[in-house]
Amino acid sequence: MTRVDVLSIFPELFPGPLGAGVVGRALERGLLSVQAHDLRDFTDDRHRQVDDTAFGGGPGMVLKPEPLLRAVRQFRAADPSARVILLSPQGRRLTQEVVRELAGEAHLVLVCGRYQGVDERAREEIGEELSIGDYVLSGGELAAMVVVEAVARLLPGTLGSQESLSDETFTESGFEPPLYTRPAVFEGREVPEVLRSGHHAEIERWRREQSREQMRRRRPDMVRDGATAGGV
Ligand code: 4HQ
Repeated sequence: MTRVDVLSIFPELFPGPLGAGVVGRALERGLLSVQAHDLRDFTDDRHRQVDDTAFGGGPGMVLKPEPLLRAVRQFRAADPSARVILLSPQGRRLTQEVVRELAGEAHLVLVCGRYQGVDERAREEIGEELSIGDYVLSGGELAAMVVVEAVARLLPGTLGSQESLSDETFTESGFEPPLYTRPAVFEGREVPEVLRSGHHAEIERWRREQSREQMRRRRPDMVRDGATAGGV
């Protein structure tokens, strides 16, 4: 993934937290571009209206299909290979496996809903939905940022890409082994001897065991005999 277009009624939220740290550096270095577009720019009425009441009644507003699909069609016409994804709690769950898959795409278009949701016809035409977890946000923008943050650190030239190239199965799944820095003794608590031994093969083995043990204890669902779900 080198290019991300985001469609939102709050484009000013971007880059936001994506401007800092690893992703911020990737943006600065041009390894990645994130461009937020204002959904209102795709309206054609004087009031730039993006939402309307729901047929059948009920509380809240619904994002109208016309501006949303005008934008999506324009992105697809400009790049037929662009992968267009709506952020939605009904979507496929974002896992590290999905993150790796998305990192292999050249161009993502992330569509952020607001209000009660998106008109069903627009939703169908977009075709793909992704959820960052089983909870309800008030807009898709933070979800889109989570997707970009997770994907960007796998891009060639970033730290995460180095990690995923090595066979550090557990660290790549987020289960870091215990980490220590100086001092060697902190308030009477020592750094494990093996880490100070200089014996690299043993250190590797210890880290692997620790990570796997943490995972087994905390997330047994992620441990499959000899492999890890969402790991390498
Ligand atoms: N949304 N993962 C946007 C989410 C969500 C999620 C609810 C999407 C509100 C307007 N998005 N609508 N969980 O909660 O991606």
